[in-house]
Amino acid sequence: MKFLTLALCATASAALAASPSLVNGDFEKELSSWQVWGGVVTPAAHGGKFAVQITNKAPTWSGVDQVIDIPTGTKKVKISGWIKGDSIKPGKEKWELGRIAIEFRDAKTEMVGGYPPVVGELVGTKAWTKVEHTYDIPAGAASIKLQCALGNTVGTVTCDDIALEYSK
Ligand SMILES: [Ca+2]
Repeated sequence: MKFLTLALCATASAALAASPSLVNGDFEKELSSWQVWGGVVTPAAHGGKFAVQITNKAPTWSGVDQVIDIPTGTKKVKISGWIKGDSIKPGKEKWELGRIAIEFRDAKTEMVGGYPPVVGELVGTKAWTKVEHTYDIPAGAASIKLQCALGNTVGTVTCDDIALEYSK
């Protein structure tokens, strides 16, 4: 039943999505299906009409995220997306910048496998840049929490066309 629901959602959402399990990765339905903790829709998109934009005037963690169930038997996942920066200052820690990142979580929503490498990150002012990373799914992982965020620093990051593709 779960898989049927996911498949129906994907059919209804977007033909552009590379995977049936990430919904509205291109932000063409604005912030629908994303949990928002600091981000707005912008027409300054990479593709289509909309993207998500996150601006901090003082250092804090701001962004959007989405939790995606991992189909049973999946071994790898490729996450890709487009990211753009405007006046992003490097934070105190090396992970404090503009980023598309993921965590793996178990059935109890605890993180498993430690912090994986980011999908992509940037500082300063940069034009739209494609980022991509393929992950081995750690043992016990049941879901992926995927975020576009501005990590405890100032500036503006914009994300668009985020896609997720599983392989066995
Ligand atoms: Ca878009």
